[in-house]
Amino acid sequence: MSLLSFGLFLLLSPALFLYRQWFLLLTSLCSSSLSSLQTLGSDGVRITMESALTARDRVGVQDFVLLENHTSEAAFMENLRKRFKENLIYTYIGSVLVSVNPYKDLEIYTKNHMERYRGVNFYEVSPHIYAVSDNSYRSMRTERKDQCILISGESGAGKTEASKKILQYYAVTCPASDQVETVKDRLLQSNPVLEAFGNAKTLRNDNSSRFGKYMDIQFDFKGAPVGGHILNYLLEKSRVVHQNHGERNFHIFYQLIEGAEEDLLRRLGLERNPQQYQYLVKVGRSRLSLSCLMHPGNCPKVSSINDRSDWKVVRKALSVVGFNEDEVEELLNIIASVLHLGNIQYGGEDSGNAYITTDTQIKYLARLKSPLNLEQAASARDALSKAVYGRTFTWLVNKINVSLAYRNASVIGLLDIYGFEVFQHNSFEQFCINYCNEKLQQLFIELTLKSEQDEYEAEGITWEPVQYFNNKIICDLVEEKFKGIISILDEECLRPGDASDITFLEKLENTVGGHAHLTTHKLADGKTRKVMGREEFRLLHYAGEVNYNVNGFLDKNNDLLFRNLKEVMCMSDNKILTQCFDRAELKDNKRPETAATQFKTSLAKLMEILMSKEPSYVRCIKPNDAKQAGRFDEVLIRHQVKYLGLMENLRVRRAGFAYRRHYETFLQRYKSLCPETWPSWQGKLADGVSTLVKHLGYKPEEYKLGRSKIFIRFPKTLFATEDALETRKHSLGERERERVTSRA
Ligand code: AOV
Ligand code: MG
Repeated sequence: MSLLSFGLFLLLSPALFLYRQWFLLLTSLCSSSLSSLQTLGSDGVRITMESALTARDRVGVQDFVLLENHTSEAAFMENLRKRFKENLIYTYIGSVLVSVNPYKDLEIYTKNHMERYRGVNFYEVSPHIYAVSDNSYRSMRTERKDQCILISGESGAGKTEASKKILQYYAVTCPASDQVETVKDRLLQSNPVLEAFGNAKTLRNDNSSRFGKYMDIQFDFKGAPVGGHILNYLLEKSRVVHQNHGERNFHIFYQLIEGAEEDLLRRLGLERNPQQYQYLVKVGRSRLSLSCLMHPGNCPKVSSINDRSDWKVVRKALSVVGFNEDEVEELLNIIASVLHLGNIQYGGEDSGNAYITTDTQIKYLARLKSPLNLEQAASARDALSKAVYGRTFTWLVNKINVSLAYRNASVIGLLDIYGFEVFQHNSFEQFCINYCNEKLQQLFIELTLKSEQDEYEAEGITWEPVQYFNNKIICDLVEEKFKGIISILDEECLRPGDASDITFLEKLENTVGGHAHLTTHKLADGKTRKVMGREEFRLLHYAGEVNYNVNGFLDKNNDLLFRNLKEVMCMSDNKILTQCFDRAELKDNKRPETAATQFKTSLAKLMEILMSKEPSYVRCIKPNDAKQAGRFDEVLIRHQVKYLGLMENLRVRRAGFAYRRHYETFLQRYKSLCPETWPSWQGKLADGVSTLVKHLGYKPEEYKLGRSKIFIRFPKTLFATEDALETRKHSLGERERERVTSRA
């Protein structure tokens, strides 16, 4: 239903804007990707194209541009399906890598594979995440321009796996020395640490990133990785205190309980049983049904996860990353304290104030002076748990950053955020996560357009724009000053008196109620009213509709912690905690920025960082919702192909000029096909190319000559020329053929 309506929306939306030639986003990648596209120079390229053509029936084409019917979504899907069935999970649209999660281990990430992609031009080998990695690396080296690789796709599509593959590729293929080996190890080992503390099982993904991550990998002048730096974005810390049914808390809690040695557990006062801990068995309020109450265990055990062996990996990784024994103990103490905190139970006094009934070691809660009722006391406790966990996570990232000793050199940035997600119950966290994805999609569109414009302008080429959907309208709806959703939310958070989640919703209705991308129960027509709750607003995202329940929005956005709890944290013996809770904060009486505004600001900064670099794109697709290998769910995939704008991608590439080559490269390769340019052309390169293509019978609509490059509109033109070259080689003698090849 929502898929259909979104498709319909795509077709009918008045907000369809002009879409420009996609192809030249490749140019924004880097010079070497350009040259790889432009050269078509080596035999490898030709072989790739030939094999793509001959093996097409079975394995499809490795670049969607080569599809005969490029405007047909059915043909696109068929190609994707064919390749998926053959375990060919990667396909290009030009230089954009489309990746379909295989949900099984494929033998395509060995050291041999890495070697195969090292220093080889983009199109000379089959599509691979390593090709993208290598391409960025070589551009950084030759151009001296910082790169970034943007990985997008919905939850469970394979972003984090892709980012790990890229990191591994650099660790294995880049030059090394002893010092570099340490950095490589730390870069690699930062992953299990951050995943333990920042990932969790959700209904969408057993290892779902619950924070956004941007990592700079830093290279010295020899191209060796010498450092790194991580920026983390808005951890979903509400998960610490509750999870939806079928989901888990952050991995580290289970790893510690399942994996820690008896001694350690005793010191931490923990039992080896997740069921003992409220925070690990508590079911989210939203889904609190009778069946959940009767079966309180959320899902401590997950078949795809081995907490015990993961514990070993994490424990070792912590050492590699630079934690000493004391620090590890303090860190784990904090994790254990959070579990203990969660187990604190309150009773109600006659006065209505809460008192602690649990016989607990944790004294600090006892010091809570303000009289609170039961609900307030529980929520103060939870706020403390969230603050402690959230700040410890940030501390952890900083600690890793120190150990990666970041200096200013050439960098390749890897962006791996939390993917777009829709659950039955969506809250403030989903709102932030989906907004983040909205921004990334926006960047994709902007960078693409910008680079295309630059290239065409530089070359003096006129071209036909193609239509596409610009999601800027949704970004604005969320983040615009004064009348965006975040502003309205902040306003309610700051308003004294009767402000509540519901007044926020009402304000939304009054302020942005007429917006094409926002609906509420009140505003909805009779048809949609049925599926919308009274406490919900619905956003029509680029990737589909999501209903957000406003319950908790104000609290989560305020993200306040009682002052006396902060004071107690400052006094802690735990060195990590005293770093997390700085005394200076107590003196500062200024109201901290709200969570959403902080997030908005950090995303704006991130966009600036990304804009300053040469981007490459990996578009991840999730094949089914069952996390199953080999299952290709047409409806689900078609939906992603739509919202990622892949068809438009392809159309622009094909509607414009599918290939471009520097004059020199073009002439060099094909000069033997024309008596006037063979064996060499003495005049201006542009004239040589012009003479050559006229001799080859190119029609005027098939190509354009820019300032330094020839632009060829259709792949078939180039194929014909390639065929001509092949025929000529065959018609020559063996020796002659070799001569031509070596010159070409
Ligand atoms: P995500 O990062 O895109 O989701 P992941 O990268 O965590 O998704 O992938 C989800 C799961 O799919 C992994 O745990 C693997 O089991 C499997 N998988 C993904 N890519 C591959 C691959 N190339 N080969 C084999 N298995 C793979 V989220 O973090 O939820 O947005 O917030
Ligand atoms: Mg992830």
